[in-house]
Amino acid sequence: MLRYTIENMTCGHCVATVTKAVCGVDAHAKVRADIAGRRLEIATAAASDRISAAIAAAGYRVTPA
Ligand SMILES: [Cu+2]
Repeated sequence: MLRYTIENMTCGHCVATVTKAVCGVDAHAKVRADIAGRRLEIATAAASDRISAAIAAAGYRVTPA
């Protein structure tokens, strides 16, 4: 399980964008978002650096949590 804080993930649209970015790396990833807490949990076999790079490329400030 990967856990991140994403400072600028503020609404459902952000969650959809981030989820799409994650699924571009691993189509089978399971993503859980906590918008209020700016947190993202991802169940995936993909490497953390690939997932976080995809999220960053989508325009989000991602840090490991
Ligand atoms: Cu948003």
